[in-house]
Amino acid sequence: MSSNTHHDESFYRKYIWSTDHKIIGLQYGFTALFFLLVGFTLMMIMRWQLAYPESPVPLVGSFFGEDGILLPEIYNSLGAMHGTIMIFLGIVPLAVGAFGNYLVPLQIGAPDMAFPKLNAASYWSYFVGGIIMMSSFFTAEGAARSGWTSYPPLSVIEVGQTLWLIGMIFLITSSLLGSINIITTIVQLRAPGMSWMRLPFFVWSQFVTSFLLVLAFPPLEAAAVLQLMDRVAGTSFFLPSGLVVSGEILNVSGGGSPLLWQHLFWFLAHPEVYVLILPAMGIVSEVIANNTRKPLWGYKSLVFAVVFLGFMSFIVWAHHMFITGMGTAMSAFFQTTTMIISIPSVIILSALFISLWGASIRFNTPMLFALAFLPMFGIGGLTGLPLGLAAADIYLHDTYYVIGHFHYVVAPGTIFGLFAGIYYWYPKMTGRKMSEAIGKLHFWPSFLFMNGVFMPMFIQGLAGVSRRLWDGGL
Ligand SMILES: [Cu+2]
Repeated sequence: MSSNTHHDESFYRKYIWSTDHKIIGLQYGFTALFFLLVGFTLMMIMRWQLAYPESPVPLVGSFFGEDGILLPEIYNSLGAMHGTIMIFLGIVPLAVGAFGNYLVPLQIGAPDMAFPKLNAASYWSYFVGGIIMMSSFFTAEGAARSGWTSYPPLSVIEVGQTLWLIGMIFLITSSLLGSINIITTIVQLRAPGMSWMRLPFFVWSQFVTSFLLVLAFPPLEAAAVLQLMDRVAGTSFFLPSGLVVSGEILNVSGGGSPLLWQHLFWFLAHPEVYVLILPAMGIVSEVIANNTRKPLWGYKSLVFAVVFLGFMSFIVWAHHMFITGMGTAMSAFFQTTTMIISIPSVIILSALFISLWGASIRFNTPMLFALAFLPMFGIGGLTGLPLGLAAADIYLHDTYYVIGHFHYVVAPGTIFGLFAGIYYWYPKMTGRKMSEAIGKLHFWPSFLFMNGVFMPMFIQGLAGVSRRLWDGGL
């Protein structure tokens, strides 16, 4: 055996089948950035279609048929997969898989994660889930086209959803393994003297995020298996009796409840919003503390707010379902809890703003992204309040107003927070600095155009433009 082969083996063991938390963090990071690019590309195609309906899509048009014109069903696929990829394959793996894995052990003084092999299993489960999701584009049926929410009965009847469900099962498994690992690491492996109230706020954000994942994902994993059974095994967990499609009665056993899926889906998907935003808040708090050159203002209130927010995020989910006819008692409950959950968010945002007071601030690239995060998340949060009120939501539901609202939270909100983290920790990871000039060239146009894209959506939505329409409803 040559020494060359031996060298190759050690490379694979070190960088591919690694159990080292830093390497796995980087694996998560690079894979997630790749998927962010994929999700972004899908969005560009959709935006082209909305701007120039029924004209050929440039560059990638040949992928959609002879004349390069996007068909409505392909538009539906792009929409469903844009959401799925951005959330489950892009932001969560970057926020939790990459930053959590790389930084939590370092910040609490642990030698590695508590379960290194589980950590590798988590990454590879994510990787396989990603491959399955991507491969669905190349099947005869095409990729999922029932929205990232996968509502039945459409999602059971429509083609392309089977691989989506199988992919989701892998992605959920990955998140469960990863979050158990982060929780155990923080509970068990803190260095002596690293008491709970000395944990960096970033670690608290990862801790609460992991609890959200580990408690909210199992119901959706079960629901995904049930929906898969509805598709492939003839069950009717989510299909009612007497369903008529295109004038014909659907031949299913029936007796199931489409609304049950919505409850199980949003029981995950509302906490999921905080899975996206809390790690970003944690990162932003680090960047702000460092670049204001003083400790965060109100550490205790930050910690209590994030824990309270974690609890509350489990009892607001049905604010996504006000127009399902669930009744005024339920609506009143969920709109009340939704108003209450805005309080800890405001506390966190206020503490971070007040931390800037009287500081001698360095306006470097990570700090610019972190500073932009604050008002962008603020706009995203505040525009959510009318949606959380049952009466206002009747008008705004499923309009572009909703799209504007949650993109402010996740795009110039969370993704700016993640960019801040990449710029901030890159020198610590590599020993090199990134270019400040290019960094600012990255920041300022991003800041400008993010608002240029999403601000008009509030106006469009208030004017009644409905989401998920191939030609914008013209
Ligand atoms: Cu919600």
